[in-house]
Amino acid sequence: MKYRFPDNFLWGAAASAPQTEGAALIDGKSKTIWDYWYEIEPERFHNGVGPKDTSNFYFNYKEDIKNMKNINFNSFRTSISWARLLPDGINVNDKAVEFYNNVLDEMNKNNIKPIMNLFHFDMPLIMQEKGGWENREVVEGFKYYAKTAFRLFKDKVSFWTTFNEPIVPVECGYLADFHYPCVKDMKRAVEVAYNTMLASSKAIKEFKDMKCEGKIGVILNLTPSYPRSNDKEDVKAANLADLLFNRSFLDPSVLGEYPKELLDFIKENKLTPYFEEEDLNIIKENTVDFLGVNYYQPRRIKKKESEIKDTDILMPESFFDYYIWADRKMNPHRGWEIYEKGIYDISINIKENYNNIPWYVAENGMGVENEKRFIDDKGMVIDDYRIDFIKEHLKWLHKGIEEGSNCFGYHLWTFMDNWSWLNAYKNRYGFYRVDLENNLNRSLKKSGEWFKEVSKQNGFN
Ligand code: BGP
Repeated sequence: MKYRFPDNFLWGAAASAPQTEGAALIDGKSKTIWDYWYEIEPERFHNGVGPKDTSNFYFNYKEDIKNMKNINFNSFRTSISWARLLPDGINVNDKAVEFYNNVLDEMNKNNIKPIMNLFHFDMPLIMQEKGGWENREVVEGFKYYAKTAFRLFKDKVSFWTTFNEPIVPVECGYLADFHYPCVKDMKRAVEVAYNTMLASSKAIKEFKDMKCEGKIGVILNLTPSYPRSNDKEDVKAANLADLLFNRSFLDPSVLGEYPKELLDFIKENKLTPYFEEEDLNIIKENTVDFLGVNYYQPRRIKKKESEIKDTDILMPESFFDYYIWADRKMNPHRGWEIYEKGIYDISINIKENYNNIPWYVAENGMGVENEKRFIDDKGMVIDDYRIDFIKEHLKWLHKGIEEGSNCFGYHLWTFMDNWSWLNAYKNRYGFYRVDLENNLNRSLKKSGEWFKEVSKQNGFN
């Protein structure tokens, strides 16, 4: 076989509690910032579809896991909902325990390895009311939640992750107005980022102190930053974007330390967050066992050319500009560049600069609008574009592995079409279609059929 992957390679997909479970306001679950935001500003969500129902995994998990098995998944990642497990932040919700136990048992019974994540953008409202990640009390709350989850489910889960894309709530919630609380303030964003990092390390410390078997990691969306040219200023600008968006979590998570250049930048711009000496020891001593990498798109960076006005709020983009690469290929639905080689560059970066730590592709995928138009007469979405997308990424990943990068799996975003935050059900990503007009019926797409073989053969030609 031309592209054969290492033995025991993980094949599967990723999802998250808030995007799939539904049942958002029943069985004891308290509100997250998403439930609340939808209540006060429903018009911001595509077609006015909110987080209440999503794809109903809460009720449909048995059929869904059967569908996973049907296309030969050997692994699946989702998250636990903090607001479901600990509705008031302290007391365990028995209904949640029952649900997650059922899901985990069902997966294990079907030989689908669960990878359980603890936080996927879904801050419980009661924690946000305390100030969210700006408040160190919430960091302690998260530590308690992590400990509770490990205690309850550690016998059923051997791969844990603390956060999915921790930079996203920073960017979207404190810089760009895409997530609640819609703040635009770089100083506060840095505080949020720092406390999130600390929360991740503290959760890892709990995991180790409890002597849990299994491994713990973090999932980061690494967006390689490519400079427009070799010009010193372009390179410097791309390096800064890399420090802010990638290395701000990558270095402390894997190496236990923030890059000096990042600390200098933060200091120079008077953005230093509140910290205690002991924090740095906790970060140093509690690095991850493995890394999940979400890869969708690169960043194309050039030196700052547009003018900054005195009235402009300080933003990462105050220090560099984006540019359009002449050869770029786009996914027009999501507005993201498709650059398959990025996954190879990431694999080599991890190998060379991050101790060749074990890692896996935790998300990669293509969101496409109006897939209904590709349904054939047997009712199947013929998504050849998705097959090509996955294949081209896998080829580059394979090359990285052949050159020694320690990658142990590939997960698509996502298993079945699901609710995508403000975009709701606009762009579809799944191996299975979810029919919103017909009872949320699931039907296999062509890409799912293709993946079934890839997983079975552990590769493709
Ligand atoms: C990642 C998130 C997912 C998912 C995916 C697709 O950033 O971890 O939650 O939603 O992106 O992006 P979107 O839903 O914005 O199209």
